[in-house]
Amino acid sequence: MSTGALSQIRVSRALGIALLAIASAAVVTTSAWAQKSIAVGGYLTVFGNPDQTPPLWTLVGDGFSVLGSGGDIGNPGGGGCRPCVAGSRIRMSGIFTGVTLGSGLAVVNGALIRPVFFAGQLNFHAKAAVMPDFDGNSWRNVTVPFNLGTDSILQGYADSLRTQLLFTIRPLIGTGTATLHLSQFVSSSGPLYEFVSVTYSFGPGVNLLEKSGFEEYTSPVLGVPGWVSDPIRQTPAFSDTNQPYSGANNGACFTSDLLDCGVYQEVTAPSTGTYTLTFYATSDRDGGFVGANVNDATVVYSSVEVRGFRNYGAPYTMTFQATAGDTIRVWMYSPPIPGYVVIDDVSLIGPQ
Ligand SMILES: [Ca+2]
Repeated sequence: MSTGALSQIRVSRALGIALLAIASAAVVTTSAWAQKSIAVGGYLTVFGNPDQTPPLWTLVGDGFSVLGSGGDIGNPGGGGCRPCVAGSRIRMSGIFTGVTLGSGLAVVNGALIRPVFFAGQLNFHAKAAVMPDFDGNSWRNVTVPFNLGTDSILQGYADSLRTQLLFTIRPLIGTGTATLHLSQFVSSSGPLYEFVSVTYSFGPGVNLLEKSGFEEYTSPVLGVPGWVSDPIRQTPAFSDTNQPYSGANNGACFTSDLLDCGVYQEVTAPSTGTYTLTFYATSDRDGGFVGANVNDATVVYSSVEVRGFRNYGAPYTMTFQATAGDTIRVWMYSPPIPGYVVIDDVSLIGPQ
């Protein structure tokens, strides 16, 4: 089993809530400290006056609220529209950086700690939004996708002076939608929008796999973080440029002899629940399979239909259960028969 870089994908909905100031029953294990973590649930709403110096904001999440103020750098997405009229482009990226991001509570190794004082840097990246036409209502929402930058980091301290470090989460990543809430009113110069708040909702749909479309490899290379040629097979798998489903690359097994072949990728289940696995795959002979193991036991698989060269057709989608901390191995197998099995755009989506 290959651990290493793949084992660094640890966390969870728990950290989704941790980020948002950690209420509810969020459990963060010691092994998550200083690990790459993925927020897959929860939300963060930012109210406040983005123009105030120093900035003052309120972060409100699932069942908790925290205050951040004074000396920290912070700017919610959607805060910089002046004058904010229909057709204006508005920056939707947000950033919160500092040593006093607020305080809340956390469950650390099973023990409730209250308060935890947060510090760090949260970078919400989103494309600019265009203000819609005035519709006569008193409020308006504008929603765009966001991703949390890989330079995002969250630290928790036991004391307000931030001397007793409890944990470091780095990088903290996630995707979702940013919804900008605006008030609309008619001024003497015409209709205007005004910032009220922005909500970052961490969504489903984070692909837990690395290099899922093989685009980051230079053929024929594979390797972690990402895909591994299964060493117990008779001929190696490789990254390939002959049969991409999308982009320029795909993953492949090929033999002109009687050699089997396999490729896999392992991740640590970030939370407990139902996972959805999707492969695009095709082959020129029977005997190929795609599937998943949990802790070395096969839990789901599908035979790859003989659809022929680059004729991927409908994806193979499977669901299975896993528990937080389980090792999930996503794999493709090619039989010891002359021919190929190719795959591309593989996704593993965690519990909603
Ligand atoms: Ca590809």
